[in-house]
Amino acid sequence: MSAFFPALRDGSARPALRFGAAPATAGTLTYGELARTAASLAARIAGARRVAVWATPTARTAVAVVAALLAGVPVVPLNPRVGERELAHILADSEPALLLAGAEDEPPAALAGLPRLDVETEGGSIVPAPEASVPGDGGIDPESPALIVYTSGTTGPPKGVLLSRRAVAASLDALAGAWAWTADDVLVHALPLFHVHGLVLGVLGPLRRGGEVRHLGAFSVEGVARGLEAGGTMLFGVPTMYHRLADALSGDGALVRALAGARLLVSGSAALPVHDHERIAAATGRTVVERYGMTETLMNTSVRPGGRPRPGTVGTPLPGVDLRLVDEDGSVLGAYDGETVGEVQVRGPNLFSGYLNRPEATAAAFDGDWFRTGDMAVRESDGTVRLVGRKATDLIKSGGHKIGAGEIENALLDHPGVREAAVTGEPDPDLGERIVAWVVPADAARPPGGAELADHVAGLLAPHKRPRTVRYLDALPRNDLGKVLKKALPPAG
Ligand code: MLC
Ligand code: AMP
Repeated sequence: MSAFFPALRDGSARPALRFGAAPATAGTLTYGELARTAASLAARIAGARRVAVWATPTARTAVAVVAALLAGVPVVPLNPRVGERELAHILADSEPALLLAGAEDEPPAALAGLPRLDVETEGGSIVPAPEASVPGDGGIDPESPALIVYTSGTTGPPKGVLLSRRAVAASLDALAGAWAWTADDVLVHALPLFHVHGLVLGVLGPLRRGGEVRHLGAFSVEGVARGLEAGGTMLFGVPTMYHRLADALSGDGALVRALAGARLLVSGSAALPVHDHERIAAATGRTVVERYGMTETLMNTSVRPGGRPRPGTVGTPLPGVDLRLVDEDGSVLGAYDGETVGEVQVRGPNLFSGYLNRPEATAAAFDGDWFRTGDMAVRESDGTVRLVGRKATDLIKSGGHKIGAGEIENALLDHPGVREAAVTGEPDPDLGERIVAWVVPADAARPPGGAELADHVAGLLAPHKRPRTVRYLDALPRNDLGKVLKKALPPAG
């Protein structure tokens, strides 16, 4: 395999990374500076079995991940807001040898036992290494893991998804072909850097092309407008972000001009409602391009630029990706009629290599070399894929984060004020789905408050996994075997 980041080799003065809301900020590095800094860190971590990266939305995270890729050391990105139980699970499961963080970061006590290497910073700015040559990474086995990204399932704690260098490179190169993505592109985004959307597409993508990443630090409508107006050519976001942009469009001329001026507006990680598509198209004349992916598969399909958006339509398979629909009994469906629903299965060089330490889960996820996505879809006569739902009702997509109902139920049951708990997702105009907790209190006279339960879940798991609504019941509806009947929960309102 040739170099993962060809642009690092020429060490040019072209900008590579800009982090933060202000135009000239602490987190700006040219390709030359990134090359020296990452090469010097790569030399220090070479030979480590795995490194954990405290994945703050800063240039430090990008430098740490690039260094690990140059050294051939797999990275476990950690959500800097991770709760104690989730962190303990990830550390025990992935056994990193080292923690890479910024000198200013204060990771929780659970990480104190891990040797720590700081990405050199001064007052928040990265100090570029004076000299270091980029190691040749062409000889590193393309099948070796580049990243181990934790993702929720319907039950149990999150699983570590092993993403090889081959899978990451193949998916990024397929997107480059579909979107005509080049070194001239400046990508603006504000995605978290512990999921594949923000880290793989949003950081490794531009760096592999030799273009620029402009990360806003945190999402804001004004930040997106500023980032695009200052030369951004592409915007990546989850539907919640596009919903908030659509809400702000009327009366915000600067935002309209900024979105209209971008070459490509891309949405993914969850469905973008047609209403938001329409509001953005009406105000800016631009259509948002949807692409469909998954942590395990990276990117599978995309609408091609200029394609007409239809709700749930995620375009056609990317180059190299085979996609089929399969019915309940495992038969492959040949229909392109916009009606016949089947589970999406995919195969191709973009697929993950398995779940860390979970051979049974890995085996169950595949049918031969086809990966079962759990997403349900139909195919239109022109080959476009329209997602219509998910097989598992116990998976919730909120703000673009995938969250398993089971992990939240277990966390709720650990609260002394909770006797029984069930978790569901309900439609939410901003988040797509909102996490709803149904709770039978231990003491009906003194039920724990909603904010208290939200804090409890945020502290154990992560803030984005907290219930946004708590409803109290005297008992959960159950069948004769004692299984909770979520469909029998009272309707909202
Ligand atoms: C709130 N906060 C709490 C809290 N309540 N912290 C601790 N305890 C509590 N009880 C804090 C949060 O940490 C955060 O801090 C702030 O309050 C708001 O948090 P939030 O409610 O989660 O933010 P929200 O408004 O919901 O954020 C919307 C969002 C975010 C869109 C910005 O959900 C987001 O970044 N989503 C992206 C998800 C993503 O990248 N998915 C890709 C998965 S990969 P602060 O300081 O931040 O304000 C994938 C594959 C593919 O799906 O196809 O891409
Ligand atoms: P994750 O496991 O967090 O990587 O989330 C992957 C899931 O996000 C997929 O299985 C889909 O259900 C969903 N998803 C990703 N992109 C889209 C999209 N464009 N439209 C609808 N759902 C999407």
